[in-house]
Amino acid sequence: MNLTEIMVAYYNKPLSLCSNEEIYFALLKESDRMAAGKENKPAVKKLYYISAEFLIGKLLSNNLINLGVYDDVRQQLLECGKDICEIEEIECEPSLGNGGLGRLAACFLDSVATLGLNGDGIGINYHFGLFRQVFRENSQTTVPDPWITENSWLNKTDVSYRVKFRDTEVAARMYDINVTGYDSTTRKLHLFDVESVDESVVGEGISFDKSEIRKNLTLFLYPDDSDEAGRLLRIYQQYFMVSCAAQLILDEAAAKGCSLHDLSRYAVIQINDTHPTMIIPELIRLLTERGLLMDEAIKTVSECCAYTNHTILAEALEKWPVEYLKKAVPQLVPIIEILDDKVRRKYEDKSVYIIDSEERVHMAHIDIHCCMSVNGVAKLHTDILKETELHHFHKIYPDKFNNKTNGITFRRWLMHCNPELTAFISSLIGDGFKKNAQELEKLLEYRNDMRVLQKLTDIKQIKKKQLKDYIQKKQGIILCEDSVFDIQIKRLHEYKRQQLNALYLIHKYLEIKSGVIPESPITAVFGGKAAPAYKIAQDIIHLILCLQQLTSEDSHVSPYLNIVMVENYNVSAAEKLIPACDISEQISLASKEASGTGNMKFMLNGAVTLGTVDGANVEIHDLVGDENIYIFGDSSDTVVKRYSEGSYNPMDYYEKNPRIKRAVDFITSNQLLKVGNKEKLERLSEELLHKDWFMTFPDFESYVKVREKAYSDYKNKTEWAEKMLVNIAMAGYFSSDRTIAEYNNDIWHLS
Ligand code: 26V
Repeated sequence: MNLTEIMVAYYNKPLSLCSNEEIYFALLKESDRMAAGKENKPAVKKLYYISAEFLIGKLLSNNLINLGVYDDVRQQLLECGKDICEIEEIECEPSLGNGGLGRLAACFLDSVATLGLNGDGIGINYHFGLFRQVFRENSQTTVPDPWITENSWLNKTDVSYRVKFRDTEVAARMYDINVTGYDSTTRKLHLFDVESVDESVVGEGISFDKSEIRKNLTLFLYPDDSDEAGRLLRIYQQYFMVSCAAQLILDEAAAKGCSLHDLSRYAVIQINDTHPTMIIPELIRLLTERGLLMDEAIKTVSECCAYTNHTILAEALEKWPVEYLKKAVPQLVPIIEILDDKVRRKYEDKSVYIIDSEERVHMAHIDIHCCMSVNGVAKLHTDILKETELHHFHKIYPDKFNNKTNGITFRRWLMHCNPELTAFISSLIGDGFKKNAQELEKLLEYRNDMRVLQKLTDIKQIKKKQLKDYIQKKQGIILCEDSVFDIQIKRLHEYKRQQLNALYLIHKYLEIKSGVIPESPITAVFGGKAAPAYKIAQDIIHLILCLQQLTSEDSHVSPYLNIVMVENYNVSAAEKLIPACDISEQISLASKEASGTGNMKFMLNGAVTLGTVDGANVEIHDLVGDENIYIFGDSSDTVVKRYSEGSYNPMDYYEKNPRIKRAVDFITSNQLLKVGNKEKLERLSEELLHKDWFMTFPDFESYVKVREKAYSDYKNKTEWAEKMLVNIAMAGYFSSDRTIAEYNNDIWHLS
């Protein structure tokens, strides 16, 4: 790319006189043109990765890296006094996902393109995505987060479909985002939008008029579904997505000569959680409409579809009342009833029925009966599915179940977010790891090399300084870069247990107040959004922000303990936070976090995990060994047993353990009430004392003990750097290239 020529062509002036906005726009257009030139030849069989979420993050640097021109562009800009980081700032981040599930889909597309596989993503073109989080009076408030401008990566296509609902019909339009593979081919993310969408129905904050689907269907990601109108809207969104997907899949297959009976030779459909499950009855409906017999249609669709489960949390498993489906998409109801009827004729066990006794459709049950593959996302998660949650299904279909441990793309989560570390690794072991992540293990040769260990420490220090500058600029808070950076960034949820971290920090605060000073100063960082209707999650944010205020205003405490919650945590913030981290908090209640992927990103950037025996932490532990991870807490077996016995009473722990009592009492103490809201803090304290559904108290003591051990070990810089090195070296397994290769070998079979 010759930037001088490009700027003259676009603006008829030299690069040095162009504004950052102008440079951004020209780079976007040029790199998109380059990407479009790398589309691979169509093969017969194609993967359709359907997902309600694709948390793609900003794309400029990512695409420049994947197209192999990043260093050159950065250098040319530098020579004209321009900083590529400032140009990146211009780009809006599309928040088309909640968290791990959506980010996983984005990493997977990167790997599909990188491996040159014939596959595209299909999703929804949400205009505002997830809300933007703004802190006011130590609480979360929500505002819309628009991202579609002249400067976005969306390309309008001429593909359009009609989608019929019970009482209305909408026109759909396909928009494409080019997905660049690293040193490889370009694939597409197809995002469908409603032509009649109307942003003016958005009112105060993220509220909007829910009455007219034609206007609101693609405005927001998972709008608040605490009322019926919200839940119905989710059904409309899901059906809209899969109806478009089904039409596209059948059109593309037909264009390649498919006779419909042989659809599975042309298409394989990966269903990302249950949100796209209606693709199954929809395809069956379309195939029967086009002449297939019902049984043939069911068989054909079952040969094409594969389902990924991402959670065992009961409240997250979708169950739609038949009544709602009749209101929105009555055409699917007879098909779902036929599928349910077939199950009932074959099996007596009611737990595998599709429609339950309360007339609710269990979406995951449709998937398991009608897909050729069912996978979990980490070894422990898949084992729990097989042995506990989906045990009855596993008995029926033992061969369908398989594990695909999640992965992350190293292009974004190493090369882009940590160029300093990337360059250093290259200088030691060459560039091979960029395409073959397992080569990172070559770093192990250097585990006793003092120069290498020192350099790793220096790089971490650089990243901590960069994070300090970023947070100071964004939030006016000044971190101490000579402290241990202990970071928990993820969606706010009780099962992820940000409240356990907060209880530790209260304990630490009280210790400092009583004169027990930490051996090294601590910076505890949080980031994450809470669903607007999820009261306790909001209350946990409130507690953390109150603690932030309290510690920062207390000059006896702030030299030793800093607490900061980053506002509007998103992919771009993660890219700044992860490389700067020393200790990665992965403290979900054992059995509840299906995998986690943040844990992998931290490890790759040399953070040491402080975690429970949950999700992919188990596999991280196996890879790095006891010396290079801090594991605490009850096992998933203990937890599952405790739930089944119904024996847990948080009060027992509160009354017997003075440290727990002191920390919990502090939540409603006068000191905290001075900066906080009584109702919120009392509600949180009551929840912990009388429910604590995610069992923070039983793990509290071992958490404190192991966290203290980590802080104490951190003081020995050489030993700590060796832990960093081992974590980086062993992270290769978590490349999404490995995960996608496994999906392809075991499920998709693309050539
Ligand atoms: C959804 C909901 C919906 C409403 C109520 C509360 C709730 C709680 C959890 C969820 C999770 C839905 C599925 C999901 O996002 N799973 C995440 O998938 C990641 C990628 O596989 C995985 O790393 C995370 O562990 C898993 O939580």
